[in-house]
Order: sequence, then C-alpha cells, then structure tokens
Amino acid sequence: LADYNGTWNMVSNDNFEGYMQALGIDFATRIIAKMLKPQKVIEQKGDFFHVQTLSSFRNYNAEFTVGVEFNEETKGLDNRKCKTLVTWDNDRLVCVQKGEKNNRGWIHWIEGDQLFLELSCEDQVCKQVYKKA
Ligand code: RET
Repeated sequence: LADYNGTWNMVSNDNFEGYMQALGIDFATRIIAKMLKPQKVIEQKGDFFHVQTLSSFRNYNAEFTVGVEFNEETKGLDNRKCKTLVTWDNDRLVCVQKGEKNNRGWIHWIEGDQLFLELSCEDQVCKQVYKKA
C-alpha cells in the first residue's frame, strides 16, 4: 500500500475557481480561497486516514477508512451532506461523494515527493499538486 503520511505543501492549483463555482461557493469566499496555498497533513494507519487541509482562512478535516462509506458534511466548503466512499485503485485513493451534486469526488496519488489531487464536481475538474515538506 502507498504511504501518504506527511505534511504536503501546495505548489499548483488549476481550475479551483471552476470547482468552487460548481459547488456553488459564494463569490467572496472564492476570492479568498483562490489566493490560499493550503497544506495537507495526512496521518495514515493502514486503511485509516486523517486528512487535514490547513490554510490561514479556513481548515477542512476528513477522517475515513478505505472501503467504509460514511456521512460527510462538507463544513466550511459548500456545507452539503454526502455519502462518501473512498477505495483503493492500486495505490491511488479514489473517492465518490454521492449527494446533490453529480460526478462529485476526488482522486489522490503520489509520484516521488509529489502528492496529486484531482477534485471533480459536475463538469469541472480541479488539479492540485503538493510537495512533501
Ligand atoms: C478551503 C478554504 C475554504 C474554501 C474551500 C477550501 C477547500 C477545501 C477542499 C478540501 C478537500 C479535501 C480533501 C480531503 C481528502 O481526504 C481550502 C478549506 C473550498 C477542497 C479532498
């Protein structure tokens, strides 16, 4: 299994605006959020993950076990409720967030010292890259 443990700093963030618009996030929040360079702090124990997305403006906290569906409330993002399931696709983490929005989810994978994250909602894809601190 891939090892996601560590602190990861954002290096690029493509189409975050489109992703946030698809989520219906308000204009003022989008202006601020676009300027952020969040940090991911990931603690992984086997299939259990604690993923913190930290920024000067707002944080987002996610805890899940791969293969176990849970009720996610996207507090501080779009504040919706999703039935969320994360699974392994080889070493990639694939998440489906079932709810009001179609085609919502994300994919994480690692290449060298870089962590990749693709966030999808409706017809929008946001591509983020993080580098190990
Ligand atoms: C911030 C700032 C406030 C506005 C938005 C944010 C987006 C956070 C996202 C977090 C994704 C977390 C994932 C965790 C995986 O385990 C940065 C909190 C919209 C999109 C995919």
